[in-house]
Amino acid sequence: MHVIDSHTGGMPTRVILDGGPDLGSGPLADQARALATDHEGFYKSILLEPRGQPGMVGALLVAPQDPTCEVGVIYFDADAVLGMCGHGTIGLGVTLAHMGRIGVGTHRIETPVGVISIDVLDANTVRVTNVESRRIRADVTVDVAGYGSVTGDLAYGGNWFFIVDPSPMAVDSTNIRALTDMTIAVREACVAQGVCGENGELVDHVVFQGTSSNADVHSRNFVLCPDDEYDRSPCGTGSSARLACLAAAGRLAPGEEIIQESVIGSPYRLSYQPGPSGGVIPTITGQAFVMAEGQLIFGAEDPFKLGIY
Ligand code: PYC
Repeated sequence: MHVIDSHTGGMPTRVILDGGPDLGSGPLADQARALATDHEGFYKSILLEPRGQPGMVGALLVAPQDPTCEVGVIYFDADAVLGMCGHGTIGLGVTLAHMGRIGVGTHRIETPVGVISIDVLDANTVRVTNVESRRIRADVTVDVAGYGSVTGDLAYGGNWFFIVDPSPMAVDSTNIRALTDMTIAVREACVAQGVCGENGELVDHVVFQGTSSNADVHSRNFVLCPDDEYDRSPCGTGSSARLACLAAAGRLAPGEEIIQESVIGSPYRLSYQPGPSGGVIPTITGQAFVMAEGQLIFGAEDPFKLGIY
């Protein structure tokens, strides 16, 4: 299985170029469901230790069903198949450019939640134009075991987010353990208390919004992912959901650009245009770097060939 690893602002992506399971030839949403339900062992084995690393997201390349797209992709982390992944898309763009499969310019990519586009600006810089993102509910209060009441917005950015602004604790790398513990508790409270999307979609990510000491930076975030790891990047889909909340609250005008950084300080440039269905069309610009290329080997005698559970 041929893979290329990159990182986007410190957040790793493993692009799987061949050797994936047969997911059929239906819509990508159906193929993503098949990956989640029928091939859990496969996708976890790509990312779990010892073959993978904490936080890593996989990007399985599939044939696009939409003929206007150059590539189809299904993203997953070590715990769940994702609707979309912003840092993974920046990593994918840089990886495809590194391989010579695409060049500087605009390219359409099909994902399970819809068609997105990327602008490859140079060998390491990609601008993603995401699917329409929206705030679903504002100021939702959940009762969080061990922490008390926490209020946030429920928003969609290609995945489902509960966004707490301002963060109840400093969004600082020295606080990563405490931030992880509290955001896991918030996610559990959302699920237990029925805070979910219009069709019952579970909150899969929790965001705490903080401030930066850098005056040029609008905000700094901590993002909990489904695998209980934090996003080392500012999370492309989380930033999209955040833009939808800022727009709905009248706190950011269309076209106005802000810089948001992650809890470890890696930046994205963010802006939006109004979407056709009342949400926003986000653009996210970030940098990725290719780190490694190789073949994954699943030895028959390897007791940990499926990863450490
Ligand atoms: O960048 O959208 C993102 C993302 C989702 C999960 C990890 N990163």
